[in-house]
Amino acid sequence: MFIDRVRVHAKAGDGGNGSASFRREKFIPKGGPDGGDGGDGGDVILRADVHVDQLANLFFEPILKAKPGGKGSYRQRHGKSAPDLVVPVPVGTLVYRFPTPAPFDPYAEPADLIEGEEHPSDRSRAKKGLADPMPEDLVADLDQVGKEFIICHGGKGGRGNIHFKSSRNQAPRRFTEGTEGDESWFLLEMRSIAFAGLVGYPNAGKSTLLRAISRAHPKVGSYAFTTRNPQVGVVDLEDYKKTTVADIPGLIEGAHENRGLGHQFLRHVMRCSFLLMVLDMAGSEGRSPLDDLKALRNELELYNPELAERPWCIVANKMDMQEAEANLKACKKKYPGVSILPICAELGEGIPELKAFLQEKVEEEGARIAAEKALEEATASSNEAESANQGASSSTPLVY
Ligand SMILES: Nc1nc2c(ncn2[C@@H]2O[C@H](COP(=O)(O)OP(=O)(O)OP(=O)(O)O)[C@@H](O)[C@H]2O)c(=O)[nH]1
Ligand SMILES: [Mg+2]
Repeated sequence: MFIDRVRVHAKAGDGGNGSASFRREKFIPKGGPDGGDGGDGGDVILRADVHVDQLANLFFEPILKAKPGGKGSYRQRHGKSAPDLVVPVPVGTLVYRFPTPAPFDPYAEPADLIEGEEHPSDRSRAKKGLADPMPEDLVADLDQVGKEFIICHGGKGGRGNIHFKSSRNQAPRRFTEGTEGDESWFLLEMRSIAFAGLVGYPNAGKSTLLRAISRAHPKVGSYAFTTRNPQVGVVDLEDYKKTTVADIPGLIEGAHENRGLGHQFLRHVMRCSFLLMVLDMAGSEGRSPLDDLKALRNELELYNPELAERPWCIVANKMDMQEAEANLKACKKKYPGVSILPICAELGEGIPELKAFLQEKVEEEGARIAAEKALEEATASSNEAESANQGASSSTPLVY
């Protein structure tokens, strides 16, 4: 079972209470207070880990609970601070915090959720998994390996009675309790991170293409919806460079109404800088590739207009078949400004050209990012210089 969206409940450890105790030793009457402090509770931390590729472990164990801190004790002994609970999640996980208190029961059957209608996402959850979270609830984006985010902070330990000793009260019984650890509901959503995304109808040959260009081995079948989970492959380019390409389940017209597998998988190409629209140029299933492309572009637009504006190209697959040539011509005529790459994924024809094209795009993107960074740094340093200048000008009268 592939899980890319889960709801979890996290509870950090409570702080341990301080202790109220008194020194008792032979020949030392009235030894005074000696109660130690409580230990801190553990935090709940999410960490982006390359070895985790989906959220299934959290689906089966959706409660993340860190241990509480130990209590303080006599002879000024402090309670033990609890270890943090570190939960590995896939790189590219988005963390949303539900407004508290969460008005739903995570263990309720989908049917119960429909009846209850306690949360706006419940109906669609019952239908196709959890609904889209609210963008304003986003609290973290674990998009880099090793990145961590503390979703719940542990409580602080209380203070023992030794801290409350004073000249007027030499035997205080007062101590403080540890504070409670944070507790909250979160929705975790995984989005694959790849440079390019393969978007196309079922059976267009997306998985065959990913096999041809990378060492990934997605399943290939002559039936629709062979691919049911997104998969990312690493593509070796010239000069020992690499890039990544994501294969996602096929999309059909009406996917936004949940036809086929729906279009929820499109979120996995949201982070792709480039889209490869894979078409069955031979129309081997009796469809027209041009109509397919129009429907696909429309679905992208409906899913997220931002996605429809991403740079894209057409990968004309199945060029080994007879009807493909005529369709390719028509396609070139209809989309004169779009790059069209004719390939035969099965036989590996046109693959070197496709890789060269990808390399070009990767380099363009690299140059774009570098230029953006340089511009940012330049504006930051000019701002700094400006504020320094301002400082200098304001201090000038003082100097003279
Ligand atoms: N003739 C021909 N057949 C191909 C070519 N590429 C793929 N196929 C066939 O098309 C069928 C579908 O291929 P897949 O790679 O599974 O297609 P997909 O787009 O990943 O399909 P879904 O996972 O269902 O969305 C398979 O039977 C492949 O053998 C090609 O270049 N030429
Ligand atoms: Mg496939």
